[in-house]
Parts: sequence; C-alpha cells; structure tokens
Amino acid sequence: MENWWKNSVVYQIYPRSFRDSDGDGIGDLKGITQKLDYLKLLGVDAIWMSPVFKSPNDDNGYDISDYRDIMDEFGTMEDMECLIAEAGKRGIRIIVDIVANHTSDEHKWFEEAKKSRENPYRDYYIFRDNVDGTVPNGLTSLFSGSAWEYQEDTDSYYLHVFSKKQPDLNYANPKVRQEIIDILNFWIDKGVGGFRLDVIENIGKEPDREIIINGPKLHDYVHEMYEQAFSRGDLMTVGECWGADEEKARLYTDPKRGELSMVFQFEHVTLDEVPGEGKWCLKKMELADLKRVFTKWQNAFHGDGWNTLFWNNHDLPRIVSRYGNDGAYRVESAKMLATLLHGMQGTPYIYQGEEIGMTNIQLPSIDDYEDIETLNMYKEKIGQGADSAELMRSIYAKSRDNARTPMQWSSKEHAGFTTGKPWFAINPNYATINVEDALEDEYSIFYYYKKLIALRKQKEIFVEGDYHLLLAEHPDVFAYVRTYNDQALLVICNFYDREPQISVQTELAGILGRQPGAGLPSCEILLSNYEDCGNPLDVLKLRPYEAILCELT
Ligand code: TEU
Repeated sequence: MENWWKNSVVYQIYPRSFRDSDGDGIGDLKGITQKLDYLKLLGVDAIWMSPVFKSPNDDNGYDISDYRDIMDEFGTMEDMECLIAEAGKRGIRIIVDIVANHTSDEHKWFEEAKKSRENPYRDYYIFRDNVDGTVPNGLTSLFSGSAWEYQEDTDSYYLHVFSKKQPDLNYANPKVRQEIIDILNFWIDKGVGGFRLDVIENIGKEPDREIIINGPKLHDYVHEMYEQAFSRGDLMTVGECWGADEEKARLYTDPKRGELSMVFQFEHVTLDEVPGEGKWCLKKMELADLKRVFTKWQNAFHGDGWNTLFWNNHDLPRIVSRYGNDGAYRVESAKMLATLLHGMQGTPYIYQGEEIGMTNIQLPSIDDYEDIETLNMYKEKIGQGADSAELMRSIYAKSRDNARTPMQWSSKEHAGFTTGKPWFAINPNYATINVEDALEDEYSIFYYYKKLIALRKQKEIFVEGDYHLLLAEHPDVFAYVRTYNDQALLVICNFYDREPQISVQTELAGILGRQPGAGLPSCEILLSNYEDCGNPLDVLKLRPYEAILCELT
C-alpha cells in the first residue's frame, strides 16, 4: 500500500532499557530481536528505535560519534542487519533515529574542526571567535547554561543547543548537508523502513540572529533530504518539531511539497506546565485545553498533511501517571487514554511499556538520576537558591528518566530485563506490572491495545474519517465522533473518577444529519474498558475512567 504508514501503528523502543541479551545490564539489538514475536503479537507495523549508533552516551545515544556503526553496548552491524531482516520476516519495518542537528564532540568531524581555524572540517560546525572574553550572544542551551562553549586551542566558542558534548552542525555548509544525505542513503540501502529525525526544526538555525528553530532555510534543507534520500522508496519519515503550529506542520507534511510523512508536535503534552515557564513549572492539565488542542490538530489537515498520535516517548513522563490515574484506576485509565488517542486520525505511536501501563518512578535522591537534562537543571537551579524538595517534585512529575526505567518483562529478578546489574533503576512495581502477567490476563491493558491496533487495520474509518467534537463544554468527558461515507464511530471517554451522566443523542443526530426524533442508528460496541457497558445512545451514567468505542450503523 502506498503510504503504508497511514494505517500503521509504530512502537518506540529505547534500546538501552528494552531487553538485555548478554547480561551487561544494558539493553541491546539482540534483545530487541528476541522480542519481535511479542511485538508481532501486539500487532505493530514498525519499530522506531532511539539511536543505536556509536556514541559516548553523554545523552544516551543522541550524541553520535559514528553514524555508520553500532554502539558497542548494543551489538554489531551484523546484529543490526539481522534485526532488520528478522523484523522484515514478520512484516515489521525498522525506523532509525537520525540526529542530524548535532554530532558528538567525539565525532571525527568535530575532532578535526577544533584543531585549527583552517581545518577543512572547521566549517562543519558553528564557531565564533572570542572577541572580548564573553560568549558571542545570549543563546542558552536546552540542557541549561550558555549554548556557547569556549574552545581554548583556537580561542573561540562553538555552539551547542544541547549538551556541550553535542556541537551543532552548520547546515549553511553544503558539504554538511551532503554528509547527512549520504548517511540517510547508507541506511536506506541497509533496508530500513524510514527515519525519525531528531530536532529537525533546528537545522536551519541562524545563530547570529539568535534564531534556533524554524529558520528561513529549514524547509529547503528538508526538501533536499527528500529529493536525495527519502523519495527513493516508500519510506516513513517523522520529524521532531516542538515549535510546529498547524501551518508549519503543513509545510513539512503536505505531500505535494516533498518533505516528511508527518511530524511530532507536542502541544497536548505541554498542558501541565505553566505557559512560557517551561516543563518544570507544574500546573494541572485542564480537560478543556486538551479538547481544544486535539480538536484543532484533528481538523488541521485536509489531505495536505498528516498527524502523529502519541502520549509518550523517551523524553516524556508516563501518561498513566500524568493524565491518568496510576493508583486505584491504573488499568481503567490507561485503557481510556489509549481509546481516546487510537480513535483519532493519524499514525499512533506506542512507547515501550505503555502497552502494560508502566508508571513514573520516584527515586530517593537526585544522585539516583541519570538524565543529563534533569541533572543539569537541578544543579543550575540549586545554584540559584531553589528548594531541593520542590525541584524533586518537578523531577518526579517530569524527568525524562520516568520513561527510561527498564522494560518490565516479568516478576522475576530485575523484571526479566537483564541477568546482570541493570544500568538504571527498575520500577519496584514490576512485581505486579509486567508483560508476563499481562499476557496471561485477557482483560489486560496489553490485549486492549492489541484490539485497538487490530481495529485500525480492519476499519477504514479510523484512517479516513472526519472528526467532530461532542459535549464540548462537559468538564469530565471527552467525546467525539468520526464520520466517513455513511459510517460513524463514536468515542466516549470519562477522564476522572467521578460518575457523570451524559446524553449524546441530540448532538449526534445533528452531526449525522438526522432529524431529531427520526431515530438514531443502531450501535455496536467495538471496545470498552468495563465488561458490561450500557448503550451510549441512551442517557448514560459513566463509571470512573470509562471508555467506550462503538460503531454506529
Ligand atoms: O529532544 C529534543 C528536545 O528539545 C528535548 O530536549 C526536549 O525538549 C526535552 O527532552 C523535553 O524534556 C531530542 C531527543 O528526543 C532527546 O532525547 C535528545 O536529548 C535531544 O533531542 C538532543 O538530541
């Protein structure tokens, strides 16, 4: 099928924490290959793996020192080829994560570039001379502090939007663009199914004007990648774009323009932060905001773009702990959140462990954390006199490490993740939240996800249907209907543990173009998170976190 990714579901793996096959405590490629049958059972079509390339791991692989080789801890190129082939046999494509905005400072290009101002690689990066002993301008790193690092040998500063071990590449240099295109083609030749492009919105930066994202040449550069690499096959490409609004998302994803298949925008997962204050500044998510944001994005494209659908990734806290309830209603709320997302238009992404309802973690001390963003933020804020307990509250809610604890495969030692000493803390709740138990329970979150994935493949309306919000003003319930030809799909989600009474009949009749009283269609329940669910076309009292997905015929 052309554009196979439109009715596909993607599973994201954070290789370091997925499955360790050799007992060194770090997940690896062979571990992923061993679990392909598990992913096949779940029903996913593609696996996006966070970077597996050679890296000193300052930022867990997002600092790449060789794009054509595999990180030692993860295995060999042979293991990678074997994974691509074995996945292929199961109809699963491998999506690799290319960090095109920056390299590691241990990449041979940077090692050359820093040697002298005349070095042929100098212009691969963004150096500025030391003029008056201060940084060139006020740009700050997303991982705290100035974005400029002093480099003594050549008395200059280089730009790093992320850690100082992640120097930014200079896309104004055509040689850099060609190098990256060659890398993309190298992996296309290896048989990958596509790419996730890390912080792609940063590559058109103009640092002297303090423009970091959405620079004037951005779309030219992405189009060039499309022309010279992505268009070589029916590949899936997804760009990470924190700063994309609908118009920008359309520029990337309008098929007529030849750039990317889709982008990740993050508006729905920034609703629990104080606007403008950044992720660590906590606020309660308001359901009205969530409805507004999803509805806007669901209606953003009319064949001139495509959405991603996701709650989690390796940078985000676990959704069940975040917008759900990871206590008494963990199972119900995890299923409810899955229903809301998978009923929408776009390509759904599932992050490892989401399918068993894995939760956030609270580690006793800052010293137990691993993530560079978390550690740098803590150090910086403590230096400015912040209160440690308050910082820990933010870290418990938002640290990227919430997503990075090892996958919980069983209730055995180290959650069945490794036979050695795990590289990072395992969530103690693995005794009850694990894959082995999930597979034995027909009502588990796992089997619920499996059904949602299967439904998307069976029914065209999931891919094609229009979206209409219902009960817009309701404080507890997020409901919508999808329509396609004479078909309709109704989704009702109760977001809290309250038990509201709702009626969607009149509104539904209006959307479906029926006269009030002319009789509504009949309703077939496709999926719900309580065993015996009432008729959604009657006046209905919802139970805590109840979710209903039904087809109206
Ligand atoms: O993330 C981009 C990014 O902007 C993150 O720093 C994000 O703002 C933050 O994680 C939210 O908490 C990508 C990768 O997904 C991330 O893992 C890398 O650390 C980063 O790029 C640098 O490559």
